[in-house]
Amino acid sequence: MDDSLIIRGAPGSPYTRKMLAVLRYRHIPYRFALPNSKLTADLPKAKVELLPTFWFHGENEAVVDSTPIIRDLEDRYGGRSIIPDDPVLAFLDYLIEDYADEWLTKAMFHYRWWYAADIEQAGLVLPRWRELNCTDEELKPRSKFIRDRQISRLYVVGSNATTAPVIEESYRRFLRIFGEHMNRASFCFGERPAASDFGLYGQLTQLAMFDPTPMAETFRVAPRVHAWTGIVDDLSGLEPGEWLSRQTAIDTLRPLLEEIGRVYTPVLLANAAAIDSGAETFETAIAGLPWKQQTFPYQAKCLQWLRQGYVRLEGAERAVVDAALEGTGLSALFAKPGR
Ligand SMILES: N[C@@H](CCC(=O)N[C@@H](CS)C(=O)NCC(=O)O)C(=O)O
Repeated sequence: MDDSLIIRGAPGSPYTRKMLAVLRYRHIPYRFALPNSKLTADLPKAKVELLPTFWFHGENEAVVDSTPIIRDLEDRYGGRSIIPDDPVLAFLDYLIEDYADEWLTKAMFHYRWWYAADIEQAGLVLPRWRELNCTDEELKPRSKFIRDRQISRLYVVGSNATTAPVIEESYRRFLRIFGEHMNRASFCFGERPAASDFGLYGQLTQLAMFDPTPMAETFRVAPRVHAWTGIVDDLSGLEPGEWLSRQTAIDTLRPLLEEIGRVYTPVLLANAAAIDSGAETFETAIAGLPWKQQTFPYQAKCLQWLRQGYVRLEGAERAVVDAALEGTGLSALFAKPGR
């Protein structure tokens, strides 16, 4: 009997791609099921039905949410770990993974459902990833359904006429910074991939490899990021090298941490404050430009989890993290109230 885990997802889902790449790199056996696959038809459903969904052999439960699943996989399967040994670097890795999953995904969703060429292409291909054999006639209403539904959800990630320039500028800055990073290391934390790399990769499978507008930007600004994404897809043959030393990682990642502090901090803080006060929308400024969006309860949880990770650090490690974050705009996420 096949006791490999089952993962259900689709090629157009960045979090599915993230997790498939993790499984391949970590040599974890899996069976992959598309959303309409018979393999998962009779399995229990998750409370919130998201892609990807996981079922572990012999456990009668569906699990979602890639970030905790990555940590669970570390406990279940030994070797080829993607969490740096040094708690300081593991914390920074978590922070970058969260930025990829929660901020970079704004760019992914925005470009796909904002520009005509991207909407057109996604409408033609995404339904086929669920039902490859449907005829062109059958496809038409499905394309319309998915386009209408996703465009109507742009507000969820905060994509609108006010925020579009902020999102696009931030994607270009990310491309420059990450392309530059590769002059010093192949992955975020050295010559072996970490959870953050897979988070970035997941979003880039769409931004740098599928949707025409951000893909053209990627080729224009940092073709190396396109090349990197192609490589991270299947790292099953990579012999893991060394993690960067603590100080080298901190110095090397400085521009990326500054970018995360620039864009993600104001949104996380303003979102949490709005949720605390019961407001439905919030406004802030990012790099001098206005930002306005609907509150996003899940991202208030992300902030709580980041803070829990910070509080769990030992005193001496926390001091190193404090010094690393000083002046990046990220310290404000962890400042004690009233400071
Ligand atoms: N935090 C989750 C996010 C997963 C997620 O949002 N998946 C999207 C597809 S990429 C989804 O299933 N959205 C609901 C839908 O499209 O109906 C994770 O890391 O796995």
